[in-house]
Amino acid sequence: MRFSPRLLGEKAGRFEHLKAPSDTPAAQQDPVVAQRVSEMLGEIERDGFDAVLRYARDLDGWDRPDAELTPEAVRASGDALTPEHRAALELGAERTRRFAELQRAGLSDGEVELAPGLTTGYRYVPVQSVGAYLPAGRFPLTAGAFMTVGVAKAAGVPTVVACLPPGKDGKADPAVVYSAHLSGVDRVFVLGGVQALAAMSFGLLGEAPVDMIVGAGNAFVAEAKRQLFGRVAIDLLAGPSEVAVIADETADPELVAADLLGQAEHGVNSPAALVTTSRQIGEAVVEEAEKQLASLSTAEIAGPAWRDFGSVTWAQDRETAVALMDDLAPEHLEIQTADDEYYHDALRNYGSIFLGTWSTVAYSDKGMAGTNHVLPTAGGARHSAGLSVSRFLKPLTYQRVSPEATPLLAEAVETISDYEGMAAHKATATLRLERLREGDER
Ligand code: HSO
Ligand code: ZN
Repeated sequence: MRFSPRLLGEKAGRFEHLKAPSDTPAAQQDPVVAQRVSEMLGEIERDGFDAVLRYARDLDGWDRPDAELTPEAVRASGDALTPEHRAALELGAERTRRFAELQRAGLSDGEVELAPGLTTGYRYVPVQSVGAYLPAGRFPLTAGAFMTVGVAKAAGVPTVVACLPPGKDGKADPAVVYSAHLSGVDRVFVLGGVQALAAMSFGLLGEAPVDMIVGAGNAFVAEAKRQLFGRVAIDLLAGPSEVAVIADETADPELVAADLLGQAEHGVNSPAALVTTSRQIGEAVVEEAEKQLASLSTAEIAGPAWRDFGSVTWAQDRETAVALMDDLAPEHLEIQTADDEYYHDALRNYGSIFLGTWSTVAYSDKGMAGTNHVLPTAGGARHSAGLSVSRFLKPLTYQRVSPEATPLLAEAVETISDYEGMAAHKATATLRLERLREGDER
């Protein structure tokens, strides 16, 4: 997350970096990854499920002829977990579902009579099938299932299948499978990466091709989604997870530093940014982050992430802090100030906002806050929101026209079609006017 040159010019003198990110910006799209993914998709499309299994064997060591977990295995997945873990996951599935249901209830069908006899409206219809990719690499992000499978189900999607890669032991992660089960998944396959997305999108799993693929993954997964987009819908293209904090002099530097490192842990290129109206807090956070890194078990990831992509910026006043943060448009944004509501009202660009000292990103990450953690990264929050039921619902429009309304539409369409030279379009209107004159009242 870097400030745009335009903003830097506009706000010159009103802010100062107390800790700047390193000069090397994170690598953009890798052409080698794009080339490899394109070859894999081509081969799988040509050779079908044989190619899927070939990749599963070569890349993940999968040695079975089938990849589907039986419904009994899916149901029993929770048995391998402790009761506390099961209870925590059940809570996450339930909260995520309730929040999604609130959003579903806010989307109602609409109808209006725009002119006498011309009725138009829209109905929300769910996409018919979704394929969810549930990453289970170094970190098995169990709550991903709530956010994708659970929210698709809350939107009313009839068929939701999920794929997760096998772990090092060759087995599916039981917590991820149990989370998918709690979220109402229909079928679960132990398949990883590009081959999983291809299998779902090309209809190689004994189901018709899915309409939409969702879920996070590594660079190969993101690239496969990019290349499959159009043929299927996608949720969004997620880059490295990000966190940003706005803090004033009332913030607790230990909590702020912990929350910055909390997302830096995702990967060595995960950015974390603090904008503060207090120099003292900014300096304390820089010091505190190093202190915490010294004993963090994942410091080999969070350390380079923080040192290369972390930033601390002092802003002269809260208006400047808002402008700087809207420019970054972070995935997650925490507000730790004496005036959280000012910031909540003023800010426009973020994936999800965490208001007050007591709310922290991990609560949403793990499904405990109920909000979706599939959110736009890399400035995408300037134009898009994160995943929600609305992404799975198509507001399909309709129109009904009565004989009386016909002149109101047909005559104008004749005029416009004449101008555009579209004779066949004009004829569809003219014929109806003629029928009306002939007294056809069907
Ligand atoms: N921060 C990630 C989600 C996550 N983190 C799950 C930990 N578990 C993307 O929002
Ligand atoms: Zn996270």
